[in-house]
Amino acid sequence: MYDEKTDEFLVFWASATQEPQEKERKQKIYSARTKDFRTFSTSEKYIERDNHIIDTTILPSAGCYYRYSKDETTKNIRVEKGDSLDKGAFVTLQAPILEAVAGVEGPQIFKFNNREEWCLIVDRFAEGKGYLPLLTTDLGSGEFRIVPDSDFDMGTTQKRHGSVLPITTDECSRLLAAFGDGHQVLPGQYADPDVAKFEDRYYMYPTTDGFEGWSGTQFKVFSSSDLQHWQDEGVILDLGTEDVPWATGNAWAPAISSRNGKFYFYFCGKMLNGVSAIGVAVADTPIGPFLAESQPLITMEQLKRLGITMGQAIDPSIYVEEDGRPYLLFGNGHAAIVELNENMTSVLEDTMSNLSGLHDFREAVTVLKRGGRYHFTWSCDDTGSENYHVNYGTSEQLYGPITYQYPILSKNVEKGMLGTGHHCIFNDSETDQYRIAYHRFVTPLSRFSSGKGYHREICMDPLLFGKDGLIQPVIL
Ligand code: FUB
Repeated sequence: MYDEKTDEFLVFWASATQEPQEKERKQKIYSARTKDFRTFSTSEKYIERDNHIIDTTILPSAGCYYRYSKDETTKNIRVEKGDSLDKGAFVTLQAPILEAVAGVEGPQIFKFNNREEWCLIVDRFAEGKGYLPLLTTDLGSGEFRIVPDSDFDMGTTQKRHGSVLPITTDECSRLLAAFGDGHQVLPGQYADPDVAKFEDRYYMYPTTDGFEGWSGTQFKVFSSSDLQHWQDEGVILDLGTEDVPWATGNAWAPAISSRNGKFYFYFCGKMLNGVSAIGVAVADTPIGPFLAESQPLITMEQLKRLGITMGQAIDPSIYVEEDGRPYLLFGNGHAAIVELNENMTSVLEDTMSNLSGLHDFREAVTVLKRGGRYHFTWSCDDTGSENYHVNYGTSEQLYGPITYQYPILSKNVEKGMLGTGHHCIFNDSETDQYRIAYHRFVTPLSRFSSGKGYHREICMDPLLFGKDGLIQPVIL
């Protein structure tokens, strides 16, 4: 623990010692001080009680220090407060709810980033159940609330006696870039990424994930200059508010496009009748503010009227033809394509058509043109399945038919990369380098024991074309 007053570190640990006046060994906490972790002051006894004591942790807050230690005789956690780190500075705080939790050890406490609330985690060693979280909004009160089992998830593997370092999203992004597995780029739970470069900055528009039944309502945008460090630019639309008059929730799978200095954000949402539709919102900058059109752009009712076969009207992606004409591709169960009007907020209905040849198609169809050929990619299987993957096909025409080639993105079980799909492909026109962004189940896989299909995270990898002009499968 860094001691601001003396500009040195207090190092402390538990030792069982027997002093001359003692009949047997007793657990006590000892300490030493250091400025450089090379030379240390002579160690001294820091905490001694009538009972055995081990596992002390200290939290500084508002000029005070809070000490949490395991009473090794009664097997519960005791709290003290001090106005300095000096050994004589601490007094006992009564914490009845915490003290009543027996059979625990290894306490660790941390503050939540965005609120005045702290979480104390204690290892339920006696029951062999790992950490139990307790919450408090007033460290000095000693009042804690036990979090019910149903309200927290520590993953399937038992977590015991570790430590928690609260970090911000930006810090997490920097850590991922420096020490990540080389695939994940965005911290937190997000899925269905769409990435575009506007001027000299990249922007990523994902689904906000982590909600049972994909019931999230918010869309966020992230920006980056290097595709590694992503800055959270905040919420751009919330379907849980009046932002989108026709939508009630299930904010899924957005896509972005720009035309004549305006930015067009396409997204899925459920209508009042519970049926998914695709909407569009417009902004003057890539990070908003976005203003949604009052009516959806694509509905199931409309598709039925136009004779288009489809399971759900979801998963938009935008393709702009060499002559500048914009197209919307979309669909679940069956895929379709339609030309957008110049205004980008309405479609030319008589250009709408189903796409054929997308082998095993489920959703998330995209297309790009390279070497005079159209390269179609789409997701297969269920997003909740570890086998969710991306298939690839080519065509001489934008409207198909498409010749199926092979899968280009599939799970790597050995590396714990499962459920890899719902991608976007983008390239840097200056370097002609293509990249694929996609989601996979949150790692480590043990973090969520169920609902992995709505606990997803975003990865990015290079996408290469072979000498034959075809996309090569991504090596995970
Ligand atoms: O994120 C919600 C849904 O899951 C998307 O619309 C699908 O493509 C699948 O990824």
